[in-house]
Amino acid sequence: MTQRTVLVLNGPNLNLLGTRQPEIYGHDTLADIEARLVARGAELGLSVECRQSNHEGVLVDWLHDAKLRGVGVVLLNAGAYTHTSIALLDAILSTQLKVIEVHLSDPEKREPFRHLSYVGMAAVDCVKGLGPDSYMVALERAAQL
Ligand code: CA2
Repeated sequence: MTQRTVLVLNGPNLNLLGTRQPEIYGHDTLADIEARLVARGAELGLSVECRQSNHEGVLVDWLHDAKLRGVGVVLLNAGAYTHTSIALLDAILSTQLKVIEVHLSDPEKREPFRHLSYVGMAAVDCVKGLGPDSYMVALERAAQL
């Protein structure tokens, strides 16, 4: 795949979207969000590929693989790894991928331990606090990169 591919990576627990804490994360499932991204991507001429893992190293491997395949932009909601993972920061820095950080909630308006973002230290952009629409806005921005 090529520069016109957008890879959407979701990290730990985001497979549970739509089942708990809707007041924070909304009612949509991850499958709902992914379907909308794929459909909007088609309208924008982008091939949208979506993956989710609860495992830090798997997310690192997918970033490496994205670089090898020439993926243009990655939308990354690393979940709690956002705030802990130097490995993900290093993966973004070492691949030089264009990564847009995405969050359903606004971590900076939540507990202090969510205020630090390692992903944000290497991402080219960040969309947060819009619920599932955060992903849609990020996709629109990806199309402009
Ligand atoms: O707001 C976001 O998108 C977060 O990345 C979500 C993470 C959280 O650790 C980040 O600080 C902000 C947590 C994802 C948990 O997903 C759930 C899904 C369903 C029910 C409960 C949690």
